[in-house]
Order: sequence, then C-alpha cells, then structure tokens
Amino acid sequence: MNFLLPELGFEYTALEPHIDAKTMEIHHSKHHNGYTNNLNNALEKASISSENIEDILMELDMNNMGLRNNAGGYYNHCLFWEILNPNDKQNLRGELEAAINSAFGSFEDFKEQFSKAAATRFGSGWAWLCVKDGVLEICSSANQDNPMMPGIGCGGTPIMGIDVWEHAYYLNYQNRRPDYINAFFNLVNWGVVSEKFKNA
Ligand code: MN3
Repeated sequence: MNFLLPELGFEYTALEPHIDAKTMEIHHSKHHNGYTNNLNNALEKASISSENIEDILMELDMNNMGLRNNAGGYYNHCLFWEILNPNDKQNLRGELEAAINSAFGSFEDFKEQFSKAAATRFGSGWAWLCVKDGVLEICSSANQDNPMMPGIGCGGTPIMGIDVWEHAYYLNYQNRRPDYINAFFNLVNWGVVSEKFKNA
C-alpha cells in the first residue's frame, strides 16, 4: 500500500451550509477512498513503486486508464480538501491577490472566468487555477484528469480546483451546478492557495 486516504483535518459538518455533511462523508470516505485503493492496485499492476504522486502524474502513461483515473482522483481530492480546510481560513491578499489582478483584471473577473470554466465543463471533471511559468491561468479537464498529466492541454501546477462531478454537489444542489460553484467561493482558504502559489 503506497497511498493512504488522507485525514480531512476537519469535520464533515464544517463546510455547511455550503457543502452538506452527507455529501462530504460520501465524497471523502467512499469516493476518495475508492480512488486511493484503486490507485494502489493500478500501481502494483503497472509495477510502479514511486511514492511521489506528482511524479506519477507527470510521467503517466495516458493509455493506462486505471492508473490515469485513480492517480488523478487521488491527487485531485487531496488538493480539494486542502483548499477547503476551514481551519485558520484566510482571505485573499498579498502576492496572490496581485497576481490574480494582473492576470484577470480583478477578483470579480477571475471569479467569473473560473466559474464559467467550471459550469461549462460538460459531464464530469474539474476546473483549475494553475501556475505556468509564473503566470496564472484557468482551465478545466475531464473526468479525473489533471493539469500535471502529459498532453491534457491545460498545463502547469494546479493551486486551486473545483470538483464538478455530480457526486460533489447533487444531494444538496441537484442540477444547480452554478449555485454550488458560487457556494465554493465562500469556502476557499486563500492562505492555503497562497502557499501553493509560492511553491509552484
Ligand atoms: Mn469528487
């Protein structure tokens, strides 16, 4: 077993009313747990012993669908829980705020573009804020694909992402994905995203 399901670091109720406890419980203990177990199985099958998920993603054989789906699913959800962590939650400021204003014009313009990328991703997938060569960009990817995988078309290091699979919001929001995306913006811990920006 290379990888373990990470602890959330907060209660399933902690994101209410924006994300309900039942959705959080199923999402973390069932979906993320499934990706984690399937990742370990896919690594064993491919005889890959790396314990660095970033390396695994960057060196991925995109034709290995089991590994692609589950390495992506494992990593994407780890990042998602990190940026939603309500402990020591911080507002957007400093270098990241300046970089967002520089890349998108204003926070409102950034929010609009990011929300549009998330809302228009057809079917299941993710929208991302990435850093590529020091510049911020927004993109989206299908299924559990990730900007670090080769040839996804949205390259760079993801520092923030939103899960737009129906399992992420359907119990509470049903077909109202835009309402879920809007609610997500109440939850982002910008201190965590800023740390990722500095390290990218
Ligand atoms: Mn999910």
